Amino acid sequence: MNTPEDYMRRALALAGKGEGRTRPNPPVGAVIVKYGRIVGEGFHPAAGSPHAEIFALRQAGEQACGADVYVTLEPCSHTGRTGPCAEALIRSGVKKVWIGTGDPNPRVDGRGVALLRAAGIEVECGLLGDDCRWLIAPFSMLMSTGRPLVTLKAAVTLDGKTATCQGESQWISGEQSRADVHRLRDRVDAIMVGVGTVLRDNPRLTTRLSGGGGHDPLRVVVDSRLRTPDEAAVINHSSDSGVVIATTPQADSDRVRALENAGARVLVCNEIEGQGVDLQDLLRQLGKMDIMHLLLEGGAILNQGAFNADIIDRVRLYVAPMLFGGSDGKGIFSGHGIGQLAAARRLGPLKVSGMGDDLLVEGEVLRC
Ligand code: AOF
Ligand code: ZN
Repeated sequence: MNTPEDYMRRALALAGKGEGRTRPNPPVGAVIVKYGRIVGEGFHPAAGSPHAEIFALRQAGEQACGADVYVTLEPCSHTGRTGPCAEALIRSGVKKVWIGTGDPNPRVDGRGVALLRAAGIEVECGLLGDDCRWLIAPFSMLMSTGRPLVTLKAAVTLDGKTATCQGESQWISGEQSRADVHRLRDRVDAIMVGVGTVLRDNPRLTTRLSGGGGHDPLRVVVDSRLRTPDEAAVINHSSDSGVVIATTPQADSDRVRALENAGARVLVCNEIEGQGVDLQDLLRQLGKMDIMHLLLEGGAILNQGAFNADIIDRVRLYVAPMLFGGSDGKGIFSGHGIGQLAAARRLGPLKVSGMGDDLLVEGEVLRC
């Protein structure tokens, strides 16, 4: 390990340990290097806890003096729940700070870099910038728009189907992909499905990691008529996270009470005539609950609603080496799609990797 990229990669890996646990703060990692050796490391574990740099500085102690620091996010310059990291770095006498990406928080936004430079510390920005921006994109989204970043996840055949014409879908993706979905759930703040999925599959929507541990995201069911049964697994399965049922002002008040008694939180959202819950309003309400990253796990009707509302920010597909043939199988979306190619939603460069026998394809929806 000895290039700046290697150290920043290590800082990214450390930051990843906080993913899904830091809301409304970003996950951040920091590494302190002296004479080619890592002398301090840290990550931000949760809002209210010290920032990544502080853990790394504590570990480095006096060795921080004259050292290089690699931090995935611009060190903060403000006093929030904790004190300014830029000042802590200056006090410790570090020589140079490598920064992955700037902090979009308007209370920081370049001031951290300016403080370091004013103190005579060399600063280099943008090392593995794309990866660092990708990591904090949910935080940036919440900061700039007040709503969470939405990742649509689905398992599809090579001919793009999510279920056969008879509705069979278990299992399209392989074991490794299914295990990866649990690692993904562990790293997001909330997971959302439509009531159709609850009625059909009765999912728990919890995180089950092969080695145990992990955390459950907040579980959200979109259910404009409150058809979720009181005994649904999503409500009754013990979990360290809550359940939100998003509905409309039309919902039956007896059902609201019954679901609340069963342990769910019922969130009344605006209604879009003929379409049920206004998803943009729901996202605003989830944003107020500090949800930064929302994983959309279907089904096709909710996915299409999200497509129509233009709230899908990322797509993560597990593509299985399987063909269903025909045109009557189920797809990711339902109903009518776009008519003209010019109206297609475009994604940035796809990240493609192997996942057992499947392909994992991930991309970011472009917005102008
Ligand atoms: C850093 N290092 O590890 C993190 C930063 O309320 P506070 O004091 O925790 O401040 C939260 C803000 O600090 C957050 O909105 C973001 O701008 C920044 N997060 N900064 O230097 C860290 N997590
Ligand atoms: Zn800080």
